Amino acid sequence: MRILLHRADGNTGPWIEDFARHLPEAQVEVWSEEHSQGPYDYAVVWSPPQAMLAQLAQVKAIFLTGAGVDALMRYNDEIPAHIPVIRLEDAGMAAQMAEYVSYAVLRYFRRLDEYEAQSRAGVWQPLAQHERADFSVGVLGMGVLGSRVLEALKTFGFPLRGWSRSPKQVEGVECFHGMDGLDTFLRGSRVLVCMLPLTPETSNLLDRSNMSKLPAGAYLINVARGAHVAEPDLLTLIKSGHISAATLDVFRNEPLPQQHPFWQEPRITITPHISALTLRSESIAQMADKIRALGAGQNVAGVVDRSKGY
Ligand code: NDP
Ligand code: OXD
Repeated sequence: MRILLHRADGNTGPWIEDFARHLPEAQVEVWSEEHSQGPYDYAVVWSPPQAMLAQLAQVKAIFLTGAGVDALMRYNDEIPAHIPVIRLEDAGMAAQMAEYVSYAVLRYFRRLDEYEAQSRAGVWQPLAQHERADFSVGVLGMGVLGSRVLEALKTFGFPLRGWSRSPKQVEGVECFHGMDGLDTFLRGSRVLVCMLPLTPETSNLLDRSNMSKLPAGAYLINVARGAHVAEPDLLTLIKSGHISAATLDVFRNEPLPQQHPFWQEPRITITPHISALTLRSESIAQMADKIRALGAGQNVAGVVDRSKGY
């Protein structure tokens, strides 16, 4: 079995070693425009270069080393429809998301962002507490990661709501779905957490119009993709005070350019796309199980619905 591997960071050695542990029968080759000679059985990629498409068009399945699939979906029309694209499902990311989002929500609930600023300014000033019952948290996207985040948030007793494409019933979570349910969902979400895939339908979903529907003094946490948010609109709403603060892990252009105005806005907390890192060994173990299942003619979970884009 031949597997073609592409890593944008060029750090392929540990991936080859972990594949040798989890799938010793596989011969893993690093993609190179000059030397790769197909056909390969499987490809393992995240954001492959265009020049790799000819090889990708011949494999039995493409495995992605992330949960989001937007980086590959830009080539959707060029990859034959019969080739399954298989994304990571959790593989250690759900627990990381639960930690990151819980921390960000609690930081705002306990006003620790404001205490951090006071501390730097040498100010000793207790602030009024937020009311827990007023501190509703709405999660956009109730998939593998969003549902784990909602479970984690249950511990703290905030009113919880979730929004998805299809209707859902989750104990302890007020569920909304579809564009018809979006307005009501947004109007009741004091903290908005974006955990959606990036698709033509969700791109720019958080524009001025939709973010203005959030209650005054809302907070935004975006751990999905930068292109979900209209960045100038977010800045405007933060400067007006309609949005109190935002924690952003993802951006339209990554790394976030040094001249980007977000760096100068103290009410925006920036992290460098680390809310849920791909854990190599867990991810390769998941891929190895699925490759064995495919080899045995079984169906596997995590196959991207390419008509929906996630
Ligand atoms: P899933 O595919 O499991 O879940 C996606 C959820 O979004 C589903 O509930 C789906 O609804 C909902 N959804 C999709 N499109 C729409 C729409 N048009 N309207 C309403 N709801 C919609 O994805 P994951 O939970 O595994 O991952 C979510 C995203 O998190 C990834 O796509 C990626 O962008 C991001 N991510 C970010 C990371 C980081 O480090 N910052 C790391 C990992 C992922 P339904 O259930 O009805 O299908
Ligand atoms: C992912 C990511 O989608 O790392 O897995 O953003």
